[in-house]
Amino acid sequence: MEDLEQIRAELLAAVAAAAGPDALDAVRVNALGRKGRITELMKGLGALDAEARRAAGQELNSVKAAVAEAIDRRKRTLDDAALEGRLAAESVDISLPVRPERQGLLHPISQTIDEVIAIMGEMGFAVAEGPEIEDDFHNFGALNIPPEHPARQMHDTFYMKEKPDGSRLLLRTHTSPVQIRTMESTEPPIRIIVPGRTYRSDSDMTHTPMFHQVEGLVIDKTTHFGHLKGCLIEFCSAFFEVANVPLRFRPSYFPFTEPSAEVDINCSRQGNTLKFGEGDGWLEIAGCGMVHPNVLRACNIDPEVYQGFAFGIGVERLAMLKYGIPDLRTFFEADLRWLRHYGFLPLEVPTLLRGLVP
Ligand code: 2U9
Repeated sequence: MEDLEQIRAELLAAVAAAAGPDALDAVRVNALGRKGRITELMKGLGALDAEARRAAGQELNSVKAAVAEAIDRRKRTLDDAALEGRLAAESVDISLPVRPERQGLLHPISQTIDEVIAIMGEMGFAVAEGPEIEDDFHNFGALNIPPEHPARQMHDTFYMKEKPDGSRLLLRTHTSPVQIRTMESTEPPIRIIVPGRTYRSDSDMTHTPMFHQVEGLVIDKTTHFGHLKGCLIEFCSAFFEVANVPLRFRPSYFPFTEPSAEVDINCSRQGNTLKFGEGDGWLEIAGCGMVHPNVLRACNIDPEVYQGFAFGIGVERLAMLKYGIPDLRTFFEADLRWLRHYGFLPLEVPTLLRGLVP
């Protein structure tokens, strides 16, 4: 048997000299691998007589353990040094001032959705989200819009290719399927708002094929139309920042609500300036109603026990009215000059504490 003390010293020196992970791994293979020095010596033990084998075996095991432990320790040292190196090289000084010419701005759609969430969040609404590619049931059937219903034509739906079973997925035409999914999976009381993208095959001065909605849904045992009016009045007063905004609820029809109403906000128009809560003008800003019993039944909610209200608001329209943006189509042109003019500073998050506008 070779001089084990000599071997131990050589291997420990090699471990200490390994300058990186690859070199250390080479030392490990060389010592402990299948053909490594220690492994080969282990194999040679069989040729010794019993007494010598026990003594040499013990010593070899101790060398092996010492080398393995040294390799582990060296590995930790090398890993720590590599991490320190990366932290030093990749660190960013977050205390440096922002370079205004490089700062991005929030799109007015994002800002408006953030404002709606801040206001409705304060009223106790949670935000729900769901898929933009939907099935017929969640977008239409469960909302009391059967196959031949005229509302289907009104929705100008984008359909996917037909599946072998004849069904077709579609791009949701409103965010309402998210409320359906929430009712299917959640025991009332429910109090949610659903902001998101919606799609209709329609394109002219006042329509874009993709647009944004915020819909709201409240389901509880005694929820009534008065609660709906209170929520929308409170919302409009906070969003348009006027203490008193008369709203007008005009009877209307939607398949998913009964009774239904369209909501107009009182305003005055002088030349290009629009002011809310004064004058004799009215502008439509939302649709709403009490959730139709058929919709509750489709989601396995008993309409004899629960009732609720829903509303829908177009986000582009809210943004145009509040920020004086005259042309809907400019929202989606990604024109940097437009974004610099109408964009919002990202760190000035809307909150009701200071008023909404930064
Ligand atoms: C469920 C039940 C009822 C949501 C509603 C409207 C009326 C409405 C429009 C406003 C502007 C769409 O973006 S817009 O053009 N929306 O008029 N939306 S009631 O009713 C629901 C939704 C989900 C389960």
